[in-house]
Amino acid sequence: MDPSLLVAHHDGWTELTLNRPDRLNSFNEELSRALAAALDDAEDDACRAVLLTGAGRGFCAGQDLGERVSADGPPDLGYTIETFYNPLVRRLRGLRKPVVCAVNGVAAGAGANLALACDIVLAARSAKFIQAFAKIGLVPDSGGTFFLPRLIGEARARAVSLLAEPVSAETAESWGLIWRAVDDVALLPEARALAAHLATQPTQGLALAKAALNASAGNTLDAQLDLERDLQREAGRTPDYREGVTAFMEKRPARFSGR
Ligand code: T3D
Repeated sequence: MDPSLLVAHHDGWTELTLNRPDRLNSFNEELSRALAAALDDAEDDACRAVLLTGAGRGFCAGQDLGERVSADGPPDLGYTIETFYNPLVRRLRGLRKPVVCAVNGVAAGAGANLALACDIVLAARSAKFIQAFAKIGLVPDSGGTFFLPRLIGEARARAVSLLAEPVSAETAESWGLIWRAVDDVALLPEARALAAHLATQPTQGLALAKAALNASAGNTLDAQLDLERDLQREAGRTPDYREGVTAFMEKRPARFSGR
């Protein structure tokens, strides 16, 4: 049987492909565990960027609802959120390197919100984002109620959450939900080029920038200014900072080591 997650190691970056195309890459336990393990592996210093995408015509349709059909009474969804989805969101946000997401087709439910947890989201023009939860009586999870109001504002966040209407990739771009909508055929080449580029950049500095942005939503300006000072102090001690400044002064391209 094909693995539910394909892992390909490239020069300094890792491509992760959700691979249950006949179920639109919806998450069963096996896929959740495989993605968690792959993100743990991506902590390795040899990996300086991650690309997440999906196989087939969909990106991810969220939870595999086939796993929820049971005669044994209601499942404890709080348990599955705590065990599977919340740790995935925390891993994506906490990973000390950039995560690019290439949304190749429909992203629904937790699939949509895991995409939003990534750092830079590209989507194929034919892709759409659906907060599908309302259609089955659930609450947007996997960070949806955190990311949506911050990315697109309260009015749109409430409407997409309560109506579960599809949002096209172009609308998602124009709302600021994602970085860019690109032609379908260009999606993977662009996303791969972006991941490969990021893998040559000052990884520690990018990780610290990511940490600052992660903290920003819950901080006052004063607290954020203090945090920026502390993180900048750390960044200023890295070999890549020294290399960046030296390369600038010598009018040559920087050769960052990721340290
Ligand atoms: O349970 C917990 O642990 C709580 C956590 C919840 C997190 C969540 O993500 S809840 C939300 C779950 N997801 C959904 O409700 C989305 C369900 N899917 C859809 O609404 C539609 O499939 C889409 C809008 C995403 C795509 O529609 P369309 O018309 O392009 O494709 P389709 O024909 O509906 O789906 C293609 C196949 O994939 C189909 O199987 P078949 O008929 O060819 O054998 C369909 O059943 C299957 N599929 C799609 N989504 C899921 C799925 N199978 C299982 N689970 C799915 N989520």
